[in-house]
Amino acid sequence: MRNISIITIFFTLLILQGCGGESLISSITTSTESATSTDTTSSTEPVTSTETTGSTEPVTSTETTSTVTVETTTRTVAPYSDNPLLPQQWYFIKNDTFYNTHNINADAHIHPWPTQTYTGKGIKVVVIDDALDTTHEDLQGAVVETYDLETRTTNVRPKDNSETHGTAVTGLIGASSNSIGISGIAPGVELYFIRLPFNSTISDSVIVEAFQKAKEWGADVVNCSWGTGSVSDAVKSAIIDLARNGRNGKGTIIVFASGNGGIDEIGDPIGNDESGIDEVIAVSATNINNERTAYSNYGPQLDLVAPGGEHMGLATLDLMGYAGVDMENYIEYDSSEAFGGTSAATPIVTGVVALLLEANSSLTRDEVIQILENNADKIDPTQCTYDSNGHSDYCGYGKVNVERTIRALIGG
Ligand SMILES: [Ca+2]
Ligand SMILES: [Ca+2]
Ligand SMILES: [Ca+2]
Repeated sequence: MRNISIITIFFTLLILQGCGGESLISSITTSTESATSTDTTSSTEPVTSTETTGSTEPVTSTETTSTVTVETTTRTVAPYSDNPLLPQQWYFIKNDTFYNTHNINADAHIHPWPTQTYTGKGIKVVVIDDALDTTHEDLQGAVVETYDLETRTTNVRPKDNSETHGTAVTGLIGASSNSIGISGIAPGVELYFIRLPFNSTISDSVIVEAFQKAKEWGADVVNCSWGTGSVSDAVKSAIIDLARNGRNGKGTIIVFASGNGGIDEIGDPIGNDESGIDEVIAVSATNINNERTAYSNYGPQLDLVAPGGEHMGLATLDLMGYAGVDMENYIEYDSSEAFGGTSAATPIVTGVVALLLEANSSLTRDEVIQILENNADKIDPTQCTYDSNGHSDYCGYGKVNVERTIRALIGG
């Protein structure tokens, strides 16, 4: 019986749109499933970007600053427009100037709630990933608890410069809304982080522990922007236990990236990835044209799609300073190392789930998934044919739509 896994993280390096408008993915990571293999086969190479000079201006907002108090931290949620990089957060809020400059489909974003009523306040989001730069300026006061399953300490900071993925993922969910950087989709959430050493083979028992830890912390939502492509029975049981029995029996919502192979390999009969487990939400990615991305995995188990980038990355956090993939503290949309993939689409859905749970914390896991799927946009009819249940193997039940979903939840 197999007892080690190789975790693959699902981000892509993107070649950015050049003068000719031509763009493509330079490299993708694909799942590896060999139990005896000792190294991952993700080959990624840096690409040079064509510098674009988008003139952008902040969207105006009349929201006033509100203070969110959580157990051990205080998060101040400033107007989203205070965040200087908000205009380039095309996946979140439509900035007319940025959209026009870059010819972005008007519906490429997630249709945010028109005010800042819901920020994920009081919702516990657990991110399981490679590392988190807890010193990041845009995460101050946001992180409640951390645990490193390799060193058995609370220090989840990167062990080397390659561990940038978890910081980028976490930023998309819950970066602070303030006068610096970006705003997460849910800038009021309580962030919890579990570090798994992705650079080495990892025993299944450690992955099991990650989900047990999330349960112990009382996770409302768990973000997993990775997969092994060959989930063991033990890990599957731990995931299903958390999904069914977390949140005091209401069920923890676990969100998994489908992977970037562009193939049908999520779940049985062809694949056996964590994202193929019925109890989790499997997420694939859309681009600035509001279409499914070619690299996204697909199949009957796919639940939802969300912006993950293809021709343009998702602006998010990098390791502070010269560390990480960028000299700056952020990976901007036009960085040569722009962040994208189903790894990027997944935290968008996680953030949206946090908003929903703030709007109604009594929802069960089943109810959350149902209302998200019922109110998703049936995008990209060319690639995605929806059946009588509203499901497409290529787009799941469609693309998350925050405004319609919350409206369905609260009425009106
Ligand atoms: Ca910020
Ligand atoms: Ca599912
Ligand atoms: Ca950096």
